[in-house]
Amino acid sequence: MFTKSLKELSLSALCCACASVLLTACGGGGSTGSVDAAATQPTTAASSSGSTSNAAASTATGTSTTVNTADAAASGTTTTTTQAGTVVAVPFGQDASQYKLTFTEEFNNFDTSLWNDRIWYEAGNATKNYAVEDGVLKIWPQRDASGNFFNRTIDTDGKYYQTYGYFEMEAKLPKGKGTWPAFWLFNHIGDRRPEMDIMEAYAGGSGWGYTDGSGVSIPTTYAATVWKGDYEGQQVGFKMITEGTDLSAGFHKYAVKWEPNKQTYYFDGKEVLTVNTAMTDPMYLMLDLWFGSASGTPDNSTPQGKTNSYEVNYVRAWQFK
Ligand SMILES: [Ca+2]
Repeated sequence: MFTKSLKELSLSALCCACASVLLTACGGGGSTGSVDAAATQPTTAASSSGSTSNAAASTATGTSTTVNTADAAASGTTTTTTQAGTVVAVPFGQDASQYKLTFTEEFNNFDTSLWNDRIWYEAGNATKNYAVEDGVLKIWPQRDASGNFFNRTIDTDGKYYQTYGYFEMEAKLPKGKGTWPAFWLFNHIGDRRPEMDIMEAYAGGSGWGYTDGSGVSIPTTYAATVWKGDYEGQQVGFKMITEGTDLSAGFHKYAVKWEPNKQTYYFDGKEVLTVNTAMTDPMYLMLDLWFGSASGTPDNSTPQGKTNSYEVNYVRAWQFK
């Protein structure tokens, strides 16, 4: 509950920030940055490398971890091959020699030992609006048995935490009024709620996207936000990022480099925000598709179903050497 109110408070601050921004029309249909990996991933490689990635997650020993080759092909420069011939993920745009891979989830299966499908303070929803298939986690807008759109959270609360390092996700966003996809590092420690929002998008909000010819809200802007979390509303960083691209049209890389006194946020390897702050708690990973806030209330213009998914090709983390 506390987090909920914190989140709501975060959003009012966000909306204030939003209002102060000149609402430029973003245009749409920009080029897509990377290949749709989902289309190219062989399902056969999936099951075998899935367990390998999970092993890497539970042992933070930095043992080389196999990445499925389709991911490597789709991502291009995000992998390297060791002398032993193992393909290892490297942080996009960074000096790979400075990092040790600690976590990789390629989404070749849904590993319940690593991921929860609801946030701790919610009961969850019986309507299943997520799946792992074609090497991708998909979470989609879907009305439940009561006819309501509902939040879905996939997180590693209680299962995987990391302090500092580099965290990267490759994802394609859903479209539609009310959609609010996000990638956070988060924790709830007593009353404290440290939170690093690497990506949050609000397709239906003014200044966050545009409405296409069919009346569907298209996301062209997202935000990175940092909440130190010692008390409610303790925001220490925020930026709306617009690259002139339809973020629902292709996969992009959203990342943060988290150092002891500094955080640097990246979009497709390009630095978009630096926050000089110290955050020292271990954080868990959170991928979610919520509804409302700056994105408005979802309605009949919001496309439902799997074909309008928040698609996550991978989530990876590294520690500094
Ligand atoms: Ca994948």
